[in-house]
Amino acid sequence: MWPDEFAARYRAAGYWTGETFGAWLRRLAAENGDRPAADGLTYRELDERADRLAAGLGELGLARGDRVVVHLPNGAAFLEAVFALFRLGALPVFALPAHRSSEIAHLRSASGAAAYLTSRALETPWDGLVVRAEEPPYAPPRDLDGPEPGDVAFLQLSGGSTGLPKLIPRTHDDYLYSVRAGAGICGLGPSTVYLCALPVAHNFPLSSPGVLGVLHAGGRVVMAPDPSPETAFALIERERVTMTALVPPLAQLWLDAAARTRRDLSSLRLLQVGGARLAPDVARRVPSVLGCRLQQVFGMAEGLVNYTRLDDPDDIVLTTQGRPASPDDEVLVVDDDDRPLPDGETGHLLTRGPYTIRRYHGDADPAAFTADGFYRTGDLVRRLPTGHLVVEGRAKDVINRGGEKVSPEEVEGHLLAHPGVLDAAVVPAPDPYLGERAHAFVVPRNGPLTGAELRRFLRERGVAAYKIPDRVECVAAFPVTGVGKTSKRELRATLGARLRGGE
Ligand code: OOB
Repeated sequence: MWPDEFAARYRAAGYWTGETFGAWLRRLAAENGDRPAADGLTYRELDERADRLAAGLGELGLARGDRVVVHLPNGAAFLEAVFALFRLGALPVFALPAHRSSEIAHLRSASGAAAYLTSRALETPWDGLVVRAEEPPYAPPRDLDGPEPGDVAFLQLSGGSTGLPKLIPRTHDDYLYSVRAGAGICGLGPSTVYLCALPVAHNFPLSSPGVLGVLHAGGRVVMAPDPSPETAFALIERERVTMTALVPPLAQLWLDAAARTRRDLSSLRLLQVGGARLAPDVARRVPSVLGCRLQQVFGMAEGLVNYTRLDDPDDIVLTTQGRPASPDDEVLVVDDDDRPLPDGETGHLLTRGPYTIRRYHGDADPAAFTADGFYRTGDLVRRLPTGHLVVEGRAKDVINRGGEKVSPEEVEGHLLAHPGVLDAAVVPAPDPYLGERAHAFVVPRNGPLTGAELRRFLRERGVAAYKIPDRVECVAAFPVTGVGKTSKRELRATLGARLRGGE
């Protein structure tokens, strides 16, 4: 994926160490043996189970290079499954627990997956090999060929770019580097106890530095079945959790609940918040209400992750989204014609580096990359002289619903499948809690349609709940641009004006 000269440079700098995830877990098991790794499993047990599951999946016919959709809730079974696939050299394709049949079908067709690894509670229809976490097909371990460190380790769903969700190929070498870099920045060690409150398949809790970073440091992972304050606070108290990661709306929810809780949260040292814009007012409450340090994280499944540092001054932590994890992350802030802008001016963020992809799976959407290999993040940022970035907005057509990314184009496609819908336009509406929510404008074909009916239609099509528009509004026609295209800008402005008018 990277040109030879870049690969050579990243190896020489020690970023790419030539280790696969399979070998990495083997080494961690040797170093940490009977220490707890995740959810009651020791490092050695996790390693052994990954071996037995890899052998069993091999007997079912899965082999190096096969893609397997992994759709599991937070738990040790997720780690077992993923490491078993890594050992086989088969590629997990990460689904989120919220995904339903429509998303699973998309992941399958986009990846050409050969199997579906899921649990009874999340399972959606699949014509072919289904493996359920409740009945792991363990078999006696055997020697496996396994992948090379430069091979693609898994496919992650893109949340961040225009159009239908694309698949992101991450290699063993590049992903392990991002994990190590993040672990260093966050000062993780054997005494770290990490609560995985967000869905573990997401890049933030998985690798920034997340579950993998904590394992790298010999720490312990506690998997939360859900991120509610009730569940999480009980786990923090019982397990003496030192660190966790949240999206901004959850941080707000936790702060409100923490002011009233009788749970002892005093073990918490670090709260990471990322995935969407964190309001400075909410940021300011973190140290005083939770008694821990705040870290802002601005990352993307495509690669680049920015962190505020533990020793950054308070105003930097409260008002910026951090700076790149690697000294070799190249960051450009450019105008509409790709001309670099001086620090302090807002422009498009372009990036390339030792853990940022150069292309999507199957070369989808090549326009998301410049000729010299920079990824066009679609984010509008301003850079401070210190190198810290402030996210000012977005140029891509994505709705960031409190960290959950919704592609308007995808939702419009589902709405247009309804026989009564002539046209549909989905736009972000400002929301004090989620930051943004989805608002669908619909032009009915003949006769009125209700929002409830359309929302039910989307649910029945198996669309994840977070993608179902919060509001559906029927209109006679859409405003158009000079060239006759639907003007989403004008539709957004209508919503903004209404909000300001207090409607
Ligand atoms: C994380 O990854 P994705 O792939 O779900 O979404 C990436 C997009 C970014 O391009 C940006 O638009 C937005 O999410 N974003 C933020 C942000 N963090 C992500 N916008 C404003 N402030 C932030 N702190 O969301 C992700 C991946 C790894 C670590 C953290 C977040």
